[in-house]
Amino acid sequence: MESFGFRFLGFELFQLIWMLFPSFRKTINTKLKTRIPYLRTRFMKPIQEFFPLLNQSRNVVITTHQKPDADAMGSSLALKHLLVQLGHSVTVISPTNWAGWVDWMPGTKEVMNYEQDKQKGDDVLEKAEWLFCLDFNIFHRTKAMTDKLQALSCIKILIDHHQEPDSPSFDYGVSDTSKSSTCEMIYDFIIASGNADKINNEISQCIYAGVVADTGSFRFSSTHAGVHTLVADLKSKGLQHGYVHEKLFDNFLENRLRFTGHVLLNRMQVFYEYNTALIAIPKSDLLKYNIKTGDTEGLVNYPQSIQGIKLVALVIDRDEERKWSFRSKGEFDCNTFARKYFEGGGHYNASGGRSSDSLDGTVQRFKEVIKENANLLQ
Ligand SMILES: [Mn+2]
Repeated sequence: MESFGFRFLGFELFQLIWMLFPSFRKTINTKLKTRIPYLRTRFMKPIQEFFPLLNQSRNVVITTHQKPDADAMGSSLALKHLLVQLGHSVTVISPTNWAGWVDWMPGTKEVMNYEQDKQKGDDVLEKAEWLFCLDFNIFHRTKAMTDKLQALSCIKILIDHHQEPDSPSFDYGVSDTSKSSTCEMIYDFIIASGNADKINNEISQCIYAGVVADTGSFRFSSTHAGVHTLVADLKSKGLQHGYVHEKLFDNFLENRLRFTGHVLLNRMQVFYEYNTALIAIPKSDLLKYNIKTGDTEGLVNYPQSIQGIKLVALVIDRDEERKWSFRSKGEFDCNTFARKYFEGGGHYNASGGRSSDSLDGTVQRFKEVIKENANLLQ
């Protein structure tokens, strides 16, 4: 009798906690969904099922990964320009600041920087009925916003092309690693939801910028035929592609070019026995050349022009951690490499990672692991 009463009380307590604490409910739900593959595929509904909801006017927040690049910012703004035309109130919130060379994109001025004004960001997030998460696969890519986003109970929609998305955390979504860019996926979203007529110059410029950036100007293997069809469509709608190229590639200050010269001359090592090139940048270089957010973008691509190079690694000594970028050609899986050795991940031929070790320490580790991977690098 006594033990029955105890169990009964235990059950009631559990029920009470379940009802009172949505975050507890969410944790249990997420755990279940992660463990049981059937539930996992059940819970993120296909994006097509979301389309019918688009004609109800809503408070919408669009967010993306920290330090948004051209694809992250371009996809967020392109989607915003669509949703505004459909009658929604839309705010784009970036977890952090972004590179100055992204500022030209139509709508960037209204983007909120969460790091700069957390309170304002939280207020907007709390009113959100829909949360779109673009160009990232898991909430911790939003840095300081992570806990807040996880705790929100609004409808969450994922649109992304990175590997192994945290699908249980989203209500609707599309995750497709065969897509060149999130911008391409926003184009697909616009067409598939029957809104082709809404593609204006602002949307075209944003989408084109992200596609160009994420395909390395149409050279990566992710540039499937559909990418060129998309561009042809944007061109037929009046896109001035030269303008976007100029804004993306001819829009820097002198110090950045001098820094690039310095880095290629003094900070690059080539290990021909492993077909690998490494660039390691100490903090003193960033200070000396007054390097800002985004100024190191694209640096990792230079050593790929050396004959025979299969893997390029770039590591930068940032305040809080050492940030790695990896690029590969052909059959070397950068995603697995970054996951296994440098707490990161990404795509097959392009990924990122981190280390809390010193710059020298993490470089030493890199030299050891390329030896381990010697066979794969031949
Ligand atoms: Mn992307």
